[in-house]
Amino acid sequence: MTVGSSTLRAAFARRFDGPPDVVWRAPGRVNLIGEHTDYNDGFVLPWALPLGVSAALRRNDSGVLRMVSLQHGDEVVEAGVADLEPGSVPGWAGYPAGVVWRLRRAGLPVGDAGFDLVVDGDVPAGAGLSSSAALECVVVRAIDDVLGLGLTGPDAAAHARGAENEFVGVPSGVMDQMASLMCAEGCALFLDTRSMATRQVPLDLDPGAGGGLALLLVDTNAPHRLVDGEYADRQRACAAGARALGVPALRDVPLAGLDDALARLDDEVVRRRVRHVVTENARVLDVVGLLDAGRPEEIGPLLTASHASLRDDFEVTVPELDTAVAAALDAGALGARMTGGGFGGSVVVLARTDAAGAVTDAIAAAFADRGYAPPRALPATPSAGAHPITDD
Ligand code: GAF
Repeated sequence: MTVGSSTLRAAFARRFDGPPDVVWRAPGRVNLIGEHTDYNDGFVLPWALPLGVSAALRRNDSGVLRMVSLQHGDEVVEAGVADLEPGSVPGWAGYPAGVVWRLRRAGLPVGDAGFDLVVDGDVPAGAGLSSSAALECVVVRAIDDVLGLGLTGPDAAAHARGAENEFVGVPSGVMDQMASLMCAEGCALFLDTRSMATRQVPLDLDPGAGGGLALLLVDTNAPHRLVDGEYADRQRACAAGARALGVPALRDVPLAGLDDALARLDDEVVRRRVRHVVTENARVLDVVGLLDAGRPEEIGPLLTASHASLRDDFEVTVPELDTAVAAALDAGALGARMTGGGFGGSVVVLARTDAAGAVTDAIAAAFADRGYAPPRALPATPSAGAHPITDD
């Protein structure tokens, strides 16, 4: 688990001789449903994990960023604030540096302040759980706090996303940053990525009689494959589909008009990408409706349908993800799907509480049979979005 605030403060004092001005924490996320919809102006439904990134930050007024990650040893990465430009800071430090670059470029009064920063995290990298968004978001909030910028959640998310897309050069939508910043304990965040309207949807999984439900999170430990190029390729295909259909974004294709829309598309691959996004948006709305109606046990088939669509139409799954989902369903899960960008990463499973152990055992057994690296169950309690921490 992540070190507490006092340990992080002590680490900061050791490296930078004195206390930080602030300590913040921002979580990683798991997406219940709404995958590859956020760059199509669509709907998403993530919740925040108990795993996250903590940051101790102090303004140093030297015009220099001095950055330490407790996951990367004792090295202090330094970068001049005025010299920052996309690609200029490699590795993990590119994310915090990118945030400073983005805030300055947006004309916010960051000036050449400079910051000392120590970060520590426990979101596994490469598990599709937004470790990078947690890092960007914790730094945005810490700087916002120190400088009194008063950023709204959507503004903070836009800067965090901008750091990732424009400075580090990794394409993404805005779901992960909004989840890390805006989620509330016990809830999933229903986000309309066009209007940026949000609503907290309680994940009330204990219906009482008949036993409770559990949402399980399992990291497949599958290595990410070709993820950058493939993600950008999906974005391009979706943009091409919207252009061919004469709509601003695939969000504007209604489910009722899907067959007509598909008939107007010549490209078979684009047709399948469009079908995924349009049906996925509808599934998000259906899941939200069922959760609102207090019928969480009925969302299972929608989760499983989402996985099938991501596997067959969007083609972002890998054998480990498909194996985990199939094994979970065979063991009695009510629904299961990959979560996040795909090409590796994690699955989310809805199961009756009394079947949860059998489900995780079945996934582990299926992986052992196929010679895959062992999967890892992760804690997934719906947790709070970014917040300051004052002590342990
Ligand atoms: C990644 C991206 F960062 C998100 O914006 C989103 O597109 C997701 O893949 C797929 O839903 O996590």
